[in-house]
Amino acid sequence: MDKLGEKFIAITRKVSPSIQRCELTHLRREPIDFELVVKQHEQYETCLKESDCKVHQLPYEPDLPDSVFVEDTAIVLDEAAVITRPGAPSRRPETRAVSECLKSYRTLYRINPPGTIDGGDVLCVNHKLYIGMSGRTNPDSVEQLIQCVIPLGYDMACVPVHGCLHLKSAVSQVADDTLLINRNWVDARFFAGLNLIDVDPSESFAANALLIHQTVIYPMAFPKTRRRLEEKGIRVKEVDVSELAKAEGAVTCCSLIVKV
Ligand code: CIR
Repeated sequence: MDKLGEKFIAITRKVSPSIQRCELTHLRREPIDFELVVKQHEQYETCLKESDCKVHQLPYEPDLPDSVFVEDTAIVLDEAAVITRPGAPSRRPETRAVSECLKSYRTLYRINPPGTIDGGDVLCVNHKLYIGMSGRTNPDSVEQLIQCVIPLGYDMACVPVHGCLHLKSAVSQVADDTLLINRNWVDARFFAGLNLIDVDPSESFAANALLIHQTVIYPMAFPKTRRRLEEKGIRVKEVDVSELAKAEGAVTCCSLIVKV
């Protein structure tokens, strides 16, 4: 994926004190320990720094409970970025600060109504965008995205997802040409030509991993799947994101990675 000498900026946003009021789709609400979630988020940012990313942290948004999950607000490509229109109306104001920040790094496109799409539904591998048709992403946004990215030389495929929040809850990239997948939530045939590593059957939520500089930042909660990754020669850096997981978040969702 990244070549020697490439540099990355990770855009993050401090945890909102209102995170307890986050959107939930597949999980039951559990109390989130605010001190602990802040600490875990800081450790996640440290992990990014140790992976040679410069962290650009946005201030917290008191009234936007899910704003720590910046991934959903934009699709960052090498040539441009697309500001999304998140599927959950409560999350739409999150895009403002992110687009202010991203405009210094990329030409911006925007998804307009009635399109809705969350960045968590967009997996980009080898200049192909796989778009998860989840409850958050609709066909109108796909049409709009085609207008932006096909001229930039990208290919696109729509991928149905079932039983999870986003495409990247079901499948994410863990090495060049290699994906980590939960086949209960997404059909593996959409990824023909790529190598696939299955999550351990006892770890349904284990398919979300963040690949940076040939290292995977990965939740501590999935030791069996971690072993599968390491057996394939993948370097894993563990992080505890248990409190963020209660808000239905994982590791890709807390940053936007910008190649500079
Ligand atoms: C939501 O439901 O939108 C948030 N509570 C969680 C978003 C997680 N985002 C992601 O995985 N890309």
